Formats: sequence, structure tokens, C-alpha cells
Amino acid sequence: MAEVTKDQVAEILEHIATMLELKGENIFKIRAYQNAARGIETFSGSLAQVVGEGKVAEIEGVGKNIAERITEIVLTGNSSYYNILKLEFPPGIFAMFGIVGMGPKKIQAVWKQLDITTVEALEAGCKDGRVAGLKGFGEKTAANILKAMEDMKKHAGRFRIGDVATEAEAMREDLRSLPEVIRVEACGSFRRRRETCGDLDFLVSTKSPESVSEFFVKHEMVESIMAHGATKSSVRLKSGIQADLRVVTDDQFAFALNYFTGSKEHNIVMRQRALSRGWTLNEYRLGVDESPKVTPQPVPEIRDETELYRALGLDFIEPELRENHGEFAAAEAHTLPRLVELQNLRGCFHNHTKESDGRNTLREMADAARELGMDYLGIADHSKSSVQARGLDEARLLAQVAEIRALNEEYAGEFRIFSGSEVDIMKDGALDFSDEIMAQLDYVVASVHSSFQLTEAEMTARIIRAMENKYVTMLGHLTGRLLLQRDAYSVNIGAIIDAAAATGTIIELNANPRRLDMDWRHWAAAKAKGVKTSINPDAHHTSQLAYVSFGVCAARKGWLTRDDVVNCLPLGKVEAALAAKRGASKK
Ligand code: DGT
Ligand code: CA
Ligand code: CA
Ligand code: ZN
Repeated sequence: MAEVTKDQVAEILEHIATMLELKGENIFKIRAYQNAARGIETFSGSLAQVVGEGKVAEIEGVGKNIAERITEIVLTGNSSYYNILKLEFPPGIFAMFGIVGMGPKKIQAVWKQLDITTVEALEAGCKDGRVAGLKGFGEKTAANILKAMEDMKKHAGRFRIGDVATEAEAMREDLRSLPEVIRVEACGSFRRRRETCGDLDFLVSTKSPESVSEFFVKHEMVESIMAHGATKSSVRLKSGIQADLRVVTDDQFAFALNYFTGSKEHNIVMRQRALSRGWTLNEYRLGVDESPKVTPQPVPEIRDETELYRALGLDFIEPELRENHGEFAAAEAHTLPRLVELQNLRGCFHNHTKESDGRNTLREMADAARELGMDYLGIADHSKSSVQARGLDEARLLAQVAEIRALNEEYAGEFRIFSGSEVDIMKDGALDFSDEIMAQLDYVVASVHSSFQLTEAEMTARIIRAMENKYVTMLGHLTGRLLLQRDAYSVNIGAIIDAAAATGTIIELNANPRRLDMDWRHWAAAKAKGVKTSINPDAHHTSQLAYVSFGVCAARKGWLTRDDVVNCLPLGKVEAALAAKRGASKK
């Protein structure tokens, strides 16, 4: 049996808490499981070891009863309590948690009062008025649930890159480790670092296709086999995503790599450029066109993608740029940007601690940031109006500022925590803290967390008013979108970019893989106006600091260089960048 991971244990505990909520159990019992789940997630030691020593109850947040459950899970990979509990619920009911707005209370109400136990039945109940008729629901709630279900269906079959990256990289590296594999890549939208992927497209070159295909379909991450051939196989992985494997010879690899990386739109232009030279290009070769429109040049020998692009009169185009969004003109003119890289980042600014809705302490977050090689970390816990996230009032915020100052003395210049706040933008564009309070912070991230239903004009004016405050250093998650779950609210992004340029406000690139907001398609316009970004993980846990890598992918798709990203600045310079707007403004 493979060792049970902390995440797996925490997930079972979370599920138990959810089921207890559905049963209407008392809140302390529910909290106990939730706290234990958090304790396990943040526990830094070895679970196997504490189980062996009988010391599970010493883990923070874990009581004696739950320690026994955890011990069972670690030893057997299973929980008998969890299994028995599950039997009390209709199996379809858990899928309802995937619908935005459906929490345990609402699910319990439709289940107990209307006998609705599946997503399909819920849809019917919303349409025929039964759900609207429930106490505490009403027409508006029923309409919101229907809308959320439509959004969910629209996205069915796609996966956020953050949910498949681990599997994609593990499969690629496991294929790479086979002695018979010559070259390997995970192509398609994953290699182009799109925010979502429809499927994964693995490509391998080898002299023994059968054994590689065999390895692929029998991999431990495979849930089911859909097709199994020598050169083409398809499987479904544990996450639910389909993965295809193509096997080619090594002299075909460069062409197949280029073709299967795409995008389709990029490929079409590549093929046209080949034709205009009297050649044909497909996934296997570059050859002489049988009825060329021009006198063909001799076909050069091509071993990799750089040589393929060169043959077509182009500089190498990074996979992230292959969307036919202007990369051909730039590659021909040798003006492609040198894209920002993960190792250029020196720190990041939008992070939460236990003080609001994060899971770790200040010190734990700072230690984790140092571990990742960062030189500084910005803390921006929620402000007081974000009640559900335990937002800080003025007194708690100022206490945190003092705590940060004390920690910074310890670091003695080796590392620095910047004190900030994620300040709510109120419905009318006012800010949740006064200027006097914000002046005591190193920076402010201003975000919309409420009143998403405003018209585009109202929302745009609201956000611009917030940007006009000189203490608003940067704008958090501009559109509020949750990938595959919740669409962006209406906002005029062009007008926001203009206002950011006029006021000197940074626009965050929220790197949480559920957000990736502002979208990569808008960064070229922002960059052209001189707007800077900060690639921020919006980390609520030490492990989420690593989200910055997804943000870097999105920034690269947006053609950004290290000069466009304030958190590429070294510690000695970043402070001035944060203070620039305050200093310049006369207000
Ligand atoms: P996805 O899977 O929907 O996230 O997006 P992709 O880009 O990975 O698309 P996929 O998996 O259907 O195909 C992988 C690549 O193969 C695609 O990026 C370009 C190439 N390709 C597939 N179908 C066509 C086609 O009809 N024409 C051209 N030119 N290329 C294609
Ligand atoms: Ca694909
Ligand atoms: Ca595919
Ligand atoms: Zn936020």
C-alpha cells in the first residue's frame, strides 16, 4: 500500500465535517474535524512517525477522539467511521457541493424538505418553483442556483491547469525515466500553459513503441484505458482528465512536438509559411510540396523546434506565445520579448495568515517564503468588512504591523516582511480603511469581494474611484472570476487599464490557479500603457506560495518581461516602487 499523504487524511476529515454539517450535528463537533484537517495540513513532521509513537493527539488542532480516526487512516488507508457515515447519504448529494452558492444548509433543506438528492433533481426543482418556495430561498436564490448550474455545464470537461499540472509533470518525468525513451514532452494546451486544459497530449520518441505504450496505459495514475495501440493510446487519469500518448521516431519528433503543441491557429500559419517556400509541413515532416506555387529551396535538415522556426524565417517562439496573437510578426522582426521566468521573482505581495482566513502564522509564512528563495513577503490579510474571512479591524491590523516590525528586526535586513492589507472596495468605491490607517502600511491591495451584480458602468466607476486613492498600491483579482465556476463580473477592462496608467496603480496578476486574474489576454494592452503588475499567489497556506509559478505562466502568455513585474525587483528597489504612487500624488 502506498503511504497515505497528509492531504488525503485532511480530505477525509474535511468530508467527515461536511457530512456532520449535513446531518445538522453540533457546531463544536464539526469544528473539531475542520481544525484537525487544518492541523494535519500544516503539520510539518511525519505522520507515520507520530502514529508509530502514539503521539497523534499532540498535533495542533487534533483531539483524542480524532487522533484515533487519524491513526486508523494512516495505518489502513481507510476510516470505518467515514465509511459508515457515508451510507447515511444518497450518493448524488455530494455533487451539489460543486454548485457555487450551495452549502450544507441549503443542501440539507432541499434534501429533507423536497427529497432532492441529485444535481438533475435540483435543476428541475429550481425550474418548477419548488425550490423558490422553500423557506429562506425565494425566486432570486433559485435563479442564482440555476445560473451557477449553467456555468458548471458550460465548462464540463475542462480542467484548471492547477488541477492537472502535478499529474502531467509526473507522467512526463516517468516517461522520461524509461531507458528506451529518447525525447518526451507534454504538448497541447498544457505546454502552452493555458489556464484550462481539455486533455493532455503526451509525445514520446523511441525505437520501441510497444513497451512505452504499455508503460503508459499501466501507469498507477491511470483510472481507465480508452484505447491502447503501439503509436497511439488514450487513458483517463485519476483527476478525470483524458490523456493521449503519441509515439513517433526521433526524426519525426520536432515536427510532432510542434504540431501537437499547437495552437491550431498557430499551426495554420506555420503550414502557410512552409507552403510559401514550396514546402509542406505536417506532424511528421517538412518536405517538398508536390505542386509548389514557388520554386522550392532545398529542405533543410531539422532536429528541433529552433531549427524548424529558423527554416521558416522565424526566431524560436516560446510555447506560451503560440496563440497567433502577433508572435509571427515579432519572431520575423526579431522583437519577441524575453519572457519573465520563475527565478526572476524575488518576493510577492498578496498573502494571508491565520489572522484572517489563512491557515498559517506570520512566521510560518515568512519561513516558507525564505525556503522558496524569496527575499521579501507581503502580508495582506482581509479588512474588516470581509466578515466571513475574519477580516481585521483597525486595532488588529495595527497589532499585526507591530508584530511584523518586530520580526523584521530579527531578520536584520536578510529578509523583509512588508505590512499590507487586502482592503475591501465598498459598493460605492470607498475603501474599508481610512487614509490615516493605510498610511501606516507599506502597501495596500484593493479588492472587490461583494456586490458583484453592479452594471458594467457602476463596477468600472467603483474600481476607478478606489484606484484614485493614493494609498491603493495595487488592484487585487480584477474581475473576480473563478475559473470553470464563476464568470467575471462586468467591468470595462480597457478603462481600468487606462485608469491604472493615469494613477500609477499596479494591477495584480493573481496567480491562484482558480483565478489567474487579470486574464493573460489583456496584459499586452496594459504593458503598452506602461502599467506594471505584481505576480501574487493569494496564498492562504504556506504551500500556496508556490502558486506564483502559475502566475508566471500567465504573465508569459501576456508577453511580460521581468521589467513589467514589480516583484522581480530586489529588496533594495521594491520599497521605492511600492511608495512611488504615494510620493508622486499631491492628494
Ligand atoms: P485543449 O486540449 O482543448 O485544451 O487544447 P489543445 O490545444 O491541447 O488541443 P487538442 O488536444 O485538441 O490538440 C492538440 C494540438 O494538436 C492542438 O493544439 C493543435 C493540434 N491540432 C489538433 N487538431 C488540429 C487541427 O485540426 N488542425 C491543426 N492545424 N492542428 C490541430
Ligand atoms: Ca490537449
Ligand atoms: Ca488531444
Ligand atoms: Zn481577495
